[in-house]
Amino acid sequence: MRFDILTLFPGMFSSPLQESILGKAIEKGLIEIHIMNIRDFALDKHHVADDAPYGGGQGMVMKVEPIARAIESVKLQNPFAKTIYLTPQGRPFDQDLARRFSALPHLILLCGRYEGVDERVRELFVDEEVSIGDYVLTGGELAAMVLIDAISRFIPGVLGSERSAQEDSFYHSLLEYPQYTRPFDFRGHCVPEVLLSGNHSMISCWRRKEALRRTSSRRPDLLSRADLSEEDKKLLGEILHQDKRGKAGNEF
Ligand code: 4GN
Repeated sequence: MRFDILTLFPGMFSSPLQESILGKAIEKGLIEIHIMNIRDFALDKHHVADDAPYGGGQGMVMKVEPIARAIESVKLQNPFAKTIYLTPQGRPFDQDLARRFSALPHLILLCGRYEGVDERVRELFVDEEVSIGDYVLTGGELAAMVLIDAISRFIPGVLGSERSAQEDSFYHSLLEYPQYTRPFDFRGHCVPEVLLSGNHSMISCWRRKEALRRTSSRRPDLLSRADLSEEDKKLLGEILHQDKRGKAGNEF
């Protein structure tokens, strides 16, 4: 899969994408990332990519021509590439949207700065506006990196042969169960005995129950769209009973 990033700050992308899993995915040729500086597509002597807003007001607006030329240069190579604009006004990004985008061969990620892009960029060049959450960033760059990371995890081979994003418990609308590694006893806080039992069906049952406990206490909204078995409902009943007596309840 190919990503073309249009930004005024290309330097922001160099190290995060070269590290660890994404770096290896690029080396293996599973993903291809092209960073383009929007200023390089401005034709004037000083490569100006922003200007004052019509009607007045504070801040600067990103000009339409350099962005148009940058997008058109990518589309010349692949007319089917889809353009996404990262903005708090966009459609909320989630695991499901990440999976759907991962089926596309080529995305153009447009990163805004200042007061955003000239409205005609949206009208003429943007296929979809996406938001990574209800907060405002100084630019779309970090949001673009979030998309690339979450989407790339769905591409076969990126996570390694033994693991896939489809196996993530989030995919099944539950939060992950707690994990432990050595030592067994850290300052009196011990690993749950069941995990040392070697009894794999008991371990699976414990993990499922803890995933349900965590989800019901932290993100009850997720439980309503999880497909719960009769066994899950029994476990949830036990959890509600236990946590009513204990101090658990809503951890937030
Ligand atoms: C995206 C972009 C937040 C998001 C952004 C988000 C840059 N902030 N929640 N900042 O996905 C004005 C110009 C704000 C573009 C935008």
